[in-house]
Amino acid sequence: MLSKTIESALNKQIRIEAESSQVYLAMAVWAEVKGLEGISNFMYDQSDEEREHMLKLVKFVNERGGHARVSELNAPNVTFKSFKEMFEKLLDHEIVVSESINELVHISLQEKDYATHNFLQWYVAEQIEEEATARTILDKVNMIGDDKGGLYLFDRDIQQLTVNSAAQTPTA
Ligand code: OFO
Repeated sequence: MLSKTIESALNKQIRIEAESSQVYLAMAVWAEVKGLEGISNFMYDQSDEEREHMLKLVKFVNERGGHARVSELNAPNVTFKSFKEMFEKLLDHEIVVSESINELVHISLQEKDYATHNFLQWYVAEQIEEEATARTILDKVNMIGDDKGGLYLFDRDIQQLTVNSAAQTPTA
C-alpha cells in the first residue's frame, strides 16, 4: 500500500510525464510544419514514449492501492526560433525530468518504500539514456550551425536514431 506522501509524489510525476508527451508533440508538429519529416517522426516517437512512461506510473499507483490522478496540464511551447533552440529545450526539459525522478527516489527512501524505490530504477536508467541522446543530438546540431545541406542530412540521419532506439525497446 502506498503512503499518501508517495502517492502524491507519484501523481506529480504522472503529470510531468504527460506534460513531457505534450512538449514533444508540440516539437513534432513544429518540425512537420517546417518540412523536416525525420525530426518530426523522432519527436512523435518521443511523445509516444513519454505517454508510455506516464501509463506505467498510472498502473503502478493503482496496483498498489492508490488512485492515479489525471490532471490538467501546462501548455508547452509551440514555436521555436530555430531547430537549435528546440533541441536545447529538449535537453533542458530532460534535465528537469531527471531532477524530478531523483527527488522521487529520495522520497521513496525517506518513506522506506522499497517497492517504489525498485520500480523507479527503470526511470533512473531511462533518464540517463534520454539525456545522452539529447546531448548527442545537440552536439550534431551545433556542428551543423546554419548549413541547410547539413540540416537536410541530419533530418535523414535522425530517422536512423529513431530506428535504433525503437529497436532497443523490446529488450529494455
Ligand atoms: Fe519520461 O522520459 Fe524523458 O522525460
